[in-house]
Amino acid sequence: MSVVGIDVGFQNCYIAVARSGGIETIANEYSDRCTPACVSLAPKNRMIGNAAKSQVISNFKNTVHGFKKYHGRAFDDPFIQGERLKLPYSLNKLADGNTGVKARQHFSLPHFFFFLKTAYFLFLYQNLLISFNCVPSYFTNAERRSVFDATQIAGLNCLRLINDTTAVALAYGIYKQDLPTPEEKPRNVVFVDMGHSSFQVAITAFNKGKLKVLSTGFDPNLGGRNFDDALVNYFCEDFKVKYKLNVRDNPRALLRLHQECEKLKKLMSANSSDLPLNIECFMNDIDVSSRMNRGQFEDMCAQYLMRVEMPLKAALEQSKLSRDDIYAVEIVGGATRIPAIKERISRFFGKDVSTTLNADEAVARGCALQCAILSPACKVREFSITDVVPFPITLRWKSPTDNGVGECEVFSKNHAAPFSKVITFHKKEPFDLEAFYSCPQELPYPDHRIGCFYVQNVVPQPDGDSSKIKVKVRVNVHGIFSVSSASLIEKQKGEGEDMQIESEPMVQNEEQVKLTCHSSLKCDLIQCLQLKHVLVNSAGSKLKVKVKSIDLPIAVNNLRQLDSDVLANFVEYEVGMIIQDKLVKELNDAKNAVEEYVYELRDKLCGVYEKYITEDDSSRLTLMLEDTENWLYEEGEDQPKHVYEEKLEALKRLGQPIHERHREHVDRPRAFEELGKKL
Ligand code: ATP
Ligand code: K
Ligand code: MG
Repeated sequence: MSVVGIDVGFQNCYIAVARSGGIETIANEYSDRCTPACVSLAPKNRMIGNAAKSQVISNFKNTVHGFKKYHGRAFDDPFIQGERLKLPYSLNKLADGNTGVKARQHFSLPHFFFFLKTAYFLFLYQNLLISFNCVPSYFTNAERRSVFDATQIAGLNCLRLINDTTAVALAYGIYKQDLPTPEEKPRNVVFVDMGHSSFQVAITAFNKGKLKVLSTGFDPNLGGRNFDDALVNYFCEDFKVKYKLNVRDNPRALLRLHQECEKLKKLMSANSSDLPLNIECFMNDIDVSSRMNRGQFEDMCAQYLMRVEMPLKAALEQSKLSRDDIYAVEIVGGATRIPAIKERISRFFGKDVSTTLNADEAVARGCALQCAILSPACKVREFSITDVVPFPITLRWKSPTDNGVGECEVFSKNHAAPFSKVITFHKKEPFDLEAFYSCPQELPYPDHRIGCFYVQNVVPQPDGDSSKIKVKVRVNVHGIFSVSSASLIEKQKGEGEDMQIESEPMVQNEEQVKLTCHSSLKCDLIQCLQLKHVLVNSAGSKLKVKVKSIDLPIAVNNLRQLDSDVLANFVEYEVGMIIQDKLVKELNDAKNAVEEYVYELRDKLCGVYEKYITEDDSSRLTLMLEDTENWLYEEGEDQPKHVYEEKLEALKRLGQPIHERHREHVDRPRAFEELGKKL
């Protein structure tokens, strides 16, 4: 069983595995630790990662990337509509309103994520059981649910979604030997991550064995790709003037320009002098060339550089710390390599930024560490993590008083998470609880609703009074909010007015909201509210009163949540595709085996086998190998697997005797020699 952390970035994916010796970032089949977040659809199978990326230009209509941002978003979402205009492949609206990709077949959203599984685990980690997946800290409920669903579809046993910056913080803190003791003032470290598509910051407090996130800040649409776009825009204009080319009308040329601009951007990070951009045969057989330097680039990107400060400022304000309280500012993510970005971050905090961590792998490594901490199979130092609720959450319900609606903010901004709370209502009939994000204007998502929770089977007490209903709300370990359980507290006959004792004064309302911090972290791990009989201690007298609690069913309607049968269909569909991918791979392997054998045997016939075959036989065999090679490119191009296997067998029947003769000749003297030694 493998314990892994998975970071699916907008552009790059990393997978780290917890092993007895520590955390290791694993390489893919191309010996590359970075796998492009890219999937290309061939007529019969999928290509993933590096293989797919090589198709970005040649097969642009069927090569899908950037899917991280589609999680939990409807096709009509303004963000999706904005992206759509820039994409070389098509998006479409699925029957349930979700975003689908129209490439060869119709795909719906959650499909994208699981491709990763095929990329790595089909070949490497088939017994993968535990995974942790990173999500941006600003992901809302719908987005987190979508990521989680995708892991289900992929067949990953996802134990936790962890925020990117929290994973980075863990990767930083767990190896630090000199953290302050729990009684001392914590060490405050800022973590900044700018990737290809987004910008995140977290301000944290460390004590020995303990990490607490104090606040987060973000610009979900600021990342390396904005800087690429700026360069692309510039050169499109430049080539229009210089060469009369309309690059935007040619998707292939535009994609090529994108790739070249990204390379140029990276070069400019290391080099401040004038750099060339040359592309041969760019469009209409024209070679293009131009130049750019870092100063020009920074001027061009002023509008993006300006946006760096805002999230930093917001996070610092919310953390209630001053700049002097900050011990270090750690940066990760590819785009923080841009000198102007580093400089802005450094200038804001008034200190040099540090690069203690591996900028590309830290997220995945921290994620795997979290997994290792929880796994009994791994011996890792205990480290407690408290994250934050990024956006405040409110519950709303119908009420006969209060102008018809009751409302209560159940989680404030930066409230500790995971966390559970119990709210008490006094009701005579079933009721709805609507959950939503309290501040739509600060939400990077077009819909501020979270979901609707319908508490069923509520009845009045036998004496006609309202029943006391305890509702548990929580933000779970994945950062997902839900109304997780409800129970009706039944007065036992003859035990009268015992409920006042539980605390707070009773208000003469049909419902009285009482928030009790039930417990932190651990509450999520323990099955809560299973107790059927609760002993309540009377406040005035020492009298013990028995009450009975009955669990109530809750009907849930989450925003953009997939129906369970839709999810089951996706799982089945994915399994079908994995089998198909596997069959195609086996077929290709069988075909390649024939080709390899042809080359190998031909080489050896003119080499080591030369002395073990007659000249006639050798030329006959050589001819046959040539025929086979031609066959592979003609009618042998597309045959069932068994045909290749039989072909290989037939060749081996001829090759094997020569091989045997050669081996005997080599082995026999050696055997005699060994025998001689022994005698
Ligand atoms: P996200 O976190 O937004 O989902 P991601 O995790 O895929 O995206 P990263 O791998 O952290 O992103 O970073 C990729 C970005 O970093 C790309 O825009 C890439 O061009 C940029 N980048 C990488 N190296 C450099 C460099 N030396 N100079 C400038 N930019 C760089
Ligand atoms: K990444
Ligand atoms: Mg990233």
